[in-house]
Amino acid sequence: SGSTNYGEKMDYQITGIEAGAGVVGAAETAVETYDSLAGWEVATSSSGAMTTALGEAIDNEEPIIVTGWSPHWKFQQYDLKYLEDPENVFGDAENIKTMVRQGLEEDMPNAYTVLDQFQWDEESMNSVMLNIQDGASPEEAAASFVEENQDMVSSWKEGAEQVDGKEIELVYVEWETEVASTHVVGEVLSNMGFEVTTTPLDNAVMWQSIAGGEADGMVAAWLPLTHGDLYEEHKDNLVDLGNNLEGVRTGLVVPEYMDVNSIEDLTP
Ligand code: PBE
Repeated sequence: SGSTNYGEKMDYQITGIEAGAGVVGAAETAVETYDSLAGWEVATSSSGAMTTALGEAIDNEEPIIVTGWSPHWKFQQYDLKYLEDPENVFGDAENIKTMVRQGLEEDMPNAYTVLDQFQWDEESMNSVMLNIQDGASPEEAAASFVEENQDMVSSWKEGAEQVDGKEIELVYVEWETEVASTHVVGEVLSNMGFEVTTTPLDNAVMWQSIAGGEADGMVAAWLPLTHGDLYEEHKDNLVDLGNNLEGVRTGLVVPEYMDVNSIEDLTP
């Protein structure tokens, strides 16, 4: 790997996503932690801009390092690898958790029951994300998923009853994983008779809105590491409903064709 000065070719930039994303914070910590990343920068943009840049680099067989996470369709579409992280800056496997506002259980017990029981797996989430990637709207993809997975959906609804037009607001960030999960839960609640609003927000604002009681729930908490700071800040003012998806991860991701396997293989 010493033969290729990737840093120079990439202007010493890691292609990041939204400034508020946990994985961007972790990438900034990596830059501070690893001597091999001295002088590098994490360029922030959006998840969409990151995947566009990744696709263009791969079309041209150019080097690129992105702040990545899985599940994500980029791993189905391209041959990619996570760079080893011997200092464990990006942590181990994580879980995605559901958080709701205080008082939701009393105010909307049927929605609370569904949010509490909502739990799926990587394969299911991938199927919704791929459908959206192939051109379906999030609403359409969620509706097909719910239609085709009635047994799973029934297990989420166990003990919950139909309601008559109660309003509920779910908040999320426009990451592919969260677009998928939020719209699936929204579809289930809407089929139960709720008037569901799904509101995309900045990550920090999403957490604040649940803790402050302005919004009702979210299924987008990556813990313990990625959103660890936000959880610490708000945990006394929200209700933690546990995991909805287990075994997710984040890290620095590169195309397979790059001759580098560890963050330590990069050069300042
Ligand atoms: N992500 C996807 C988010 C959490 C979900 C990894 C881009 C983040 O970094 O905060």
